[in-house]
Amino acid sequence: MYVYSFLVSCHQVSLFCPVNMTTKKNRNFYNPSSILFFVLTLLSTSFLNLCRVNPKFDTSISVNALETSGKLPLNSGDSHYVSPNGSDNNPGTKDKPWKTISYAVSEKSLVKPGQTILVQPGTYTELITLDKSGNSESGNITLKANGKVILRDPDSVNGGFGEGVIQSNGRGYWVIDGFRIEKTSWAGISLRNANNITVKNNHTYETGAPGIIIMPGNYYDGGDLEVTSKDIKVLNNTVERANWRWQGNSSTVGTQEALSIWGVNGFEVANNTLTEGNREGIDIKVGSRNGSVHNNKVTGAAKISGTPKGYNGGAAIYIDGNRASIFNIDIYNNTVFRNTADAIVIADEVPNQGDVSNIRVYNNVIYGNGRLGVNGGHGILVGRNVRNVEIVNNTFAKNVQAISIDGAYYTGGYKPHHILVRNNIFADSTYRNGYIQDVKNLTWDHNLFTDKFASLYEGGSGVENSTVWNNTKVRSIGFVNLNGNDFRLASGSLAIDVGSSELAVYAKFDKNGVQRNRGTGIDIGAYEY
Ligand SMILES: [Ca+2]
Ligand SMILES: [Ca+2]
Ligand SMILES: [Ca+2]
Repeated sequence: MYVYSFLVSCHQVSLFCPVNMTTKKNRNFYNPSSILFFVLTLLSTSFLNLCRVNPKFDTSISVNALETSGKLPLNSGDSHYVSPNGSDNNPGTKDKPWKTISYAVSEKSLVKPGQTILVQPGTYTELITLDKSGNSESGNITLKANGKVILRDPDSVNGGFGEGVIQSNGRGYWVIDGFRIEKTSWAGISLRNANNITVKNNHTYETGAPGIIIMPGNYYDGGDLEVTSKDIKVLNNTVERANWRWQGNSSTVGTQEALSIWGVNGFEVANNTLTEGNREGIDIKVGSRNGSVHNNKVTGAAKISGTPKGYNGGAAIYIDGNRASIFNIDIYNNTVFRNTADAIVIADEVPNQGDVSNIRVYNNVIYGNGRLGVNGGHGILVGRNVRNVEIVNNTFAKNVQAISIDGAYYTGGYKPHHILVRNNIFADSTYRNGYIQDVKNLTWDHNLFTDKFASLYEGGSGVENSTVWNNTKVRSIGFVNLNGNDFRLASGSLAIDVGSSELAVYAKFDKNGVQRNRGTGIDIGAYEY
């Protein structure tokens, strides 16, 4: 079947090819200059605290005295400044800012946990390595664009696997806020072995590999040891033209995906916009767990799918078990539209190391994905070695095919099982509504599908215990505007009040936050009328 011609995706082979991997060595904390720095830091901290507790403390003399010693801020100490016309020999105040962001985030600067680095407008061409951490007691260190700040890779052609214009290894308690990052050799933001970091309001553009990636430092053998990061938030960013250096299957650059969450326990990926990536969009993989992907817009992913230099897959949102168990993930309120290949894929590329379980997919609007005759173009695809998936109250429209639950998708591991498909709209698919094979313990009920194709799904072999009841074929759903892609329900829609009321708490509200019990019953699809 042509739709499965993309089964051998290059995703797996290209995932992990550490080229020019550099392992950052810890600094020697015991050399004399470090000790001197430590003492100075202690002194300055005490001094600043003294200023704070006693507002009448006369700072004039002491500040002058300290100015000669180096880089103490002259202000309250809570904010430090960087500006293109500053100097790293300055104290980092608003009037006497530092010149490089690299200096501000380095171990040498006097920035402390709980403080903010304000980066003044301008273009900065440097690799910024976060070289210190905040902590839970004093708080995060915030690195914030104080206006329009553009960051560029000093060498946009060369740079190893894992490099990011903002990068770190083993750091935590940071907020990275508001930067535009352009034309990088590898990632825009690359955080390894990270904890308690929020990446928000950034815009990455034409990055060689991911716009934003959380990943391990250097361990790629799988199992829980590869789960090296925790408590990460990626909020309200725009990732545009990621994987822009993709040159074809033999390429060693442009690897990974547009926004990659790799080996992260505890994550939230929300309110981001992804456009025009050459490869996959949001990729949750290798042991990532206990997280959510919600309210994102993903469009134009897998731009190269079906081209001579590409391959035929590339999910817009990909839950990929890979080398470690991945579980307890909510995917909701996303709008996934006009991607070149599949919209949401839940699969396991490496079935002998962990599986994929407890995934909930609800309130998503998924339309116009795939290229008929070129790729599967699934609204959602559940593959092998996956169990306990709930697909509830989503609206699928105008995809090549709305849904496949397919135990032949990747080989090895067990048949996908315990899959619930309830209260979904499957409208106006272009090749077929759905497909199932090699699955067990499926439940399909209260789904609404349009009548271009006779059945809700075509069945292959190896189907065990599929419970199918109360699904309804209709001429048309009754959307507000099908052609204009407004998939809210219009008055008189056949989806109103006919859904199953057997819903978990997570589906209590619709995509717009409306409580799902208006009228005489729960509606089918992502929106309650
Ligand atoms: Ca570079
Ligand atoms: Ca696996
Ligand atoms: Ca209702």
